[in-house]
Order: sequence, then structure tokens, then C-alpha cells
Amino acid sequence: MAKKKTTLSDKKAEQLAPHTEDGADQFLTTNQGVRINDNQNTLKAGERGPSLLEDFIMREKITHFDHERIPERIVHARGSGAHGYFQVYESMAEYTKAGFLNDPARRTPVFVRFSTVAGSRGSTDLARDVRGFAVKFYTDEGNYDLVGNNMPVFFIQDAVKFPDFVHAVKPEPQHEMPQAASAHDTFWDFISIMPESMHMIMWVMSDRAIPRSLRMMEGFGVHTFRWINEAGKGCFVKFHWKPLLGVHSVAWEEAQQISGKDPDFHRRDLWNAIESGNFPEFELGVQLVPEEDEHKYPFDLLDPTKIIPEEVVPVKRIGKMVLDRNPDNFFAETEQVAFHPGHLVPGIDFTNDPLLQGRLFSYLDTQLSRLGSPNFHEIPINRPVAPVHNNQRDGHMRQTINRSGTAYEPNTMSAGCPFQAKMADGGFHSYTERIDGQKIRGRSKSFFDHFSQAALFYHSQSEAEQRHIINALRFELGKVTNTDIRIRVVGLLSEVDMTLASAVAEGLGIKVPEKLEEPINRSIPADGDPAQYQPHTVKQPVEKSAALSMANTVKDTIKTRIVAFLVADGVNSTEVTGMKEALLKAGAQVQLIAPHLGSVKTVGSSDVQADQSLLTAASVLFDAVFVPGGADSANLLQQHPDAIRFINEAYRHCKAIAVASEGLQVLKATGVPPKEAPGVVINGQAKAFITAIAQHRFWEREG
Ligand code: HDE
Repeated sequence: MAKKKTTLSDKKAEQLAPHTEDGADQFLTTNQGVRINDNQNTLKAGERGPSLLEDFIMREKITHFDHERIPERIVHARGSGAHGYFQVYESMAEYTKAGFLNDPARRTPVFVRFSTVAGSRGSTDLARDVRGFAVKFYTDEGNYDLVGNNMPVFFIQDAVKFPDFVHAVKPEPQHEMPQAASAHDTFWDFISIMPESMHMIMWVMSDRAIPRSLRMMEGFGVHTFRWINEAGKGCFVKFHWKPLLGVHSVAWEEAQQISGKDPDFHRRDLWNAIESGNFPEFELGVQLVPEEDEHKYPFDLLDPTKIIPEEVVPVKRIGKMVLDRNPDNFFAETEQVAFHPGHLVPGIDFTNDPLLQGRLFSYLDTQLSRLGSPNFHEIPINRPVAPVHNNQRDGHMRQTINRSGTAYEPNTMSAGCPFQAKMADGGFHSYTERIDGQKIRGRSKSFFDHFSQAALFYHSQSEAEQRHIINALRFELGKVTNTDIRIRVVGLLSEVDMTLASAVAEGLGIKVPEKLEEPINRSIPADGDPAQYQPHTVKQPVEKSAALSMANTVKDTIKTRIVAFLVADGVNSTEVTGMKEALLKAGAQVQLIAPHLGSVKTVGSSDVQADQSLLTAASVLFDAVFVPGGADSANLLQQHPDAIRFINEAYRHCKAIAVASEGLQVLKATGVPPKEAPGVVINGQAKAFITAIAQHRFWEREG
């Protein structure tokens, strides 16, 4: 048989392969390869005697165990990873010389890690939080990392504030509470005196912070970056990831319940999707701004609290990423992968965004304590597929055996090798930018519009989305114990939108303050006009942007959606089979939930098997629910409190519900309005049910 043609996307898999082992058909050994004869007992002085120090097998095993933990990431500790590939649709050579963006035939292997920010490694996936969206491209020219988030802006404008911000959002130091939550005093204390955070606050209080799936959220590079073409011409670029399944979220109450029912909900969803061949797909989009237009907008491209509205600069979709392989080992891959915004390839460069500039220091630095050595790049998951040759030597856990007799450059003794690459040979060359200015610890006056884009976001949301933001703020500030903090935050919200501030204030039983407290983080240059360094608003080019609302996302597919069928003995098998076939054909998945596990008797055909019982399943873990008929089944279910609760919750969380024939009885028993309620299909019609599931949620029911 001909050898399978190696696609470039296999390159990383091939590189990882020699480092893997699975123990199949092998003897158990020590780390020195010695076969172990008894793994059940320590070596003892007599059957009832003390253990012997000389038991090298026991000591090796326990010593390794004692040291198997490494520090978790200071932020983004909780994460899930996947392998895949990226392919550009057409050459981007006009704008960038990056090889992987120039050749549509090239499949570049990637490793992606999605994460929450505030929680520890074992915390719930469904925390209200930003999601990390970090992509490592193993390009032929070296590793390129796009270390982004699922929100396009950030809380602060300057990296020096990052430790303060993280200390404020993390559990409070005296008692380490709360875990994976921003609803506490120190976070909101910080926010209440940080007006620049207002735009990001709108995003984190929106449903974007509680995604339905990691496969159904957008990603953003956040900062403005730079592309450089072969001729050396630069242009500004903002990166977007657009999920092909659309952008969807869960309800806040649902998120809290999922955290109890299945804290691994997102991780499991990603894993299962890949295992079942439903590979997550994201398109890479770019907003390109010519250098000449740098100062054309009423916001600063270097300010990470600002977006470029898509109506102003459209997002051009330039390629697709497919995640098609789960990691073999969580620790070796997902935990040990090390991202760094400073991992660049020729054709891509930074800008002077002061948040990005600080990140360039932090990511390399943090790996030294997290992974323990400057040789972390030798860990298999971090190795580039491009060859590595330099004069860096030694250090803890060095793997490479450098054979050269010289470890310096220039040299003559090794004929100058390894030698510098000319630009024509792919040598990285930093973008030549003229910098003229005074050394100053301060901020540009173009950074002080803290409210216009927060308002743009809020005004672009649907009615339901605005209601969710208000409720989220009421929840979060309701958990704050200090009234002064609540008042200050409501004061900041009043600068964004008065109806928003009033609604939040009403829920908190307070009044909107008339005057804002002066922000404390001002540095004004000696010759600067203080007024220009105060928070203010600048008119934006658009008042609304459709792209900011999830209500406008694609709603034409039910692929990978999970539908619960509530069944009991006596269920109508024709209705079960008919609906199941239609849903599977449309790409959804079905699980039969019954009062007990095992066989469920049917009317009309052989028994069916329950996938879960009402004890372990919960409506919050499904996208929609169907109750087929069959008089006995309906009778049993309508008297089963868990079945009634299941449907009530699905209704409360605005999900599609369908019933067929006697299934209507069960629906009636719940008190859910069976008729005229949006998203409730009472005639068991598969087509109508599929259309309803594709809508994702019927938030109008909340009203
Ligand atoms: Fe990070 N961030 N960050 N961050 N960040 C880390 O690096 C940091 C910021 C992001 O899955 C750390 O290896 C500073 C913005 C992701 O491994 C650390 C500042 C954005 C991940 C760090 C920021 C991000 C991290 C912790 C402000 C979106 C997870 C462990 C100047 C564009 C990557 C690590 C993974 C992780 C520092 C702000 C995204 C400490 C100093 C803005 C997705 O280096």
C-alpha cells in the first residue's frame, strides 16, 4: 500500500508521535526500564515489619507522585485544548508576507486552548467570565501565537494595572472566596474607580460571558496588530474568529445550575464534538486599516478598550480553522502548552498598544515559574515544526544534545554556523517605525473616551440582551456588600446610559448619584490641558452595530444540538423514531430520558433503551425537549415531579419544546402555556421543531 501522503497539518502529529506511549501489551517498569514484579507490596523487614528505605521501586513511584503538580496559570488556569489545522482561502500576500497566510494549499497545524480567566484549574466552566481563545499556529516559518479572548476589548488600558486588576477579581485574600466569580466587593471596588473598564463591563455583563459552547463563541485578537508585506509596507490589522455554528449563550440561571450538574460542561461538549466527528470550525476574519488612516477615527487604534465597528471597517473572512483531534494527554498538551503574544513570524508585528507591550514581557516570564525552566520550548507540544538552531544552552531539563563545539556567534571555528538569515531568507525583521517623543509615564489624551463605545455596545443589543445586562449587573452588585461601591458603579453606568443606570439602581434600591467621583489614575503631562485627560465622550461613527448583538447571529442550523426525549413505559415508538430520524438528519443528537435506566416498553414495537434517567439528567444540559405520546407514558410522566420540572425549566430558559399526541397532557400538567407560546410546538411536527431549535432561544418568553 502506498504510504499515506503527509499533509502539512500532520506535521505536528508526526512530531508528537515518538513522544507518546500507551503501555499496550507491555510490562510494567520503573522509570529506568526495569520490569516490576510486585506493584502491590512495599519491601518490608518481615511481613509485619517496617518498610525498607532501600525499596527503590516504592521510593521512585512515591517521589514522582509527590512532585506531579505544577503551579496553575495565574490567570486562565481552567482550560480545554484541541488540535486542528488552519487554511487560508486566498493569498494575503498583498498585506502580509506570513507564509501560512500566503498559500491556500498549505494546511498549518494548530493547537487551541480555550479558558476561563478568574477561576482555578478545577473551577466550573460556566462562570460569568471572559473566555480565553489562544491559538498556536505551527507554521513552516516558526510558531505564531494568536492569544486572544472571546471579547474584543479589555478592562484596562495599561499593562501596569494588570496585577491590580487580577488581584481584585481573584478570590479575596483573607478567605479565598469567591471561586471563579466577579460578584464580590474587591472586583467592583476596582471597577468603580476605573472608568476605562466600562466598555468591557458591558461585554462581561452580557450573555457573551456565559457561552452555550466553546464552539459557539467568537474570538478576538483584541489589540491592533500590524501586517507587513514583502515590500515592507505595513497595515494595521484586528483579528476575529467567527464560529460557523453562530454565537450562542445560555441563561444566567441555567449557567448557575449547569455549574452544579456538570461543571465540565464546556470541556465535555468540546471533547464529545471532536470525538463524534463534529469538528468545530471557525473562520479567521481581519479588519485591515491602511497606515495612512491611523488617525482617521474618533478612537485610538492603540487603545485596547475600543473596537473598530464592523460597519466602519468590514471583517474580511480569510481562512478557516478546523479542530479535528482531541489531545492524547491533558497535562502533556493542554496544561504544558505555553502561549506568548511575542511568538511572531515574519509578516506580523505589534503596535504600541500599552497593554500589548506589557504582555510581551509577561508571557515568557510566567512560563519560567509555571513550567520551571527556560527549556519549556522543548516540551513536545511547544516545539515548532520549523527547525531550531541557536547558541542557547543548558538549563533545567535540557533535551537537545547540541553537537557543535561553539556556542557563540559570530564564530569561525564552526564556519559561522548557525548563521543569521537575511530578510530574503526569511529572517525576522521588526517593522521600522519612527518613534519621536518624550519619555513619559502617562497616557495619550486620545484614550479618555471611556463611555461612547460602552454605549454603542449597549444600544446595539436587543431588548432581551439589554434586560440580561441589567439583571447581571443587579446580580453582581447585589452580591457586593459595600453600598458606596454600588453607588459608584451606578454612577459610572449613568455615563453610559441613564435608563441602564436607573434600572440597575432600582434593583439595588439606590439612587443614581448626580456627580461622578474624580478618577484617581490620572497622569497629565506638564504642558497638557487637564480637561483633556478627564473621562469624556467622543461621537462615534455609528450609533449601533448589528455585529455586536448575538440576536443577529446565524440561526439556520441545529447541528450538534442535544435534544432530550422524555419517555416512560408505554411510549409511542413511531413518534420517537420519526422525530429522532428527522433530528439526526438535521445534525442534532438525541438522548432518551426515562424515570429509570434500562429498557423502556413501547407501544407498537420493541423496547428502547434509556440513555439517562431523570435522576442524572437535567434540562439545563440540553438544547430542547420533546415529549412523545403514548397514553401510559404520558400518565407516568405527568405524575413524575422530575419530568414536570424538566419541562418547566426548559420553558423558563426559553428553549424549544415539542409534544406529540398524549405528550400534550404532560405539557398541560406543567402549567406551561401550551398554545401561542413562542418556541412550543404542540403537534409534534419535526419541521417546526427543527426551525424552533435553530432559533436557539425564545427570550421573549421571559417578558
Ligand atoms: Fe493574558 N496572560 N495577560 N491576556 N492571557 C496569561 O500567561 C497578561 C490579556 C490571555 O491558554 C498568562 O501562560 C498580562 C489580554 C489568554 O495558556 C500571563 C496582560 C488578552 C491566556 C498573562 C494580559 C489575554 C492568557 C497566564 C495585560 C486577550 C491563556 C499564564 C497586560 C487579548 C493562554 C500564561 C493559555 C494568559 C498576562 C491581558 C489573553 C500571566 C500581563 C488583553 C487567552 O502571562
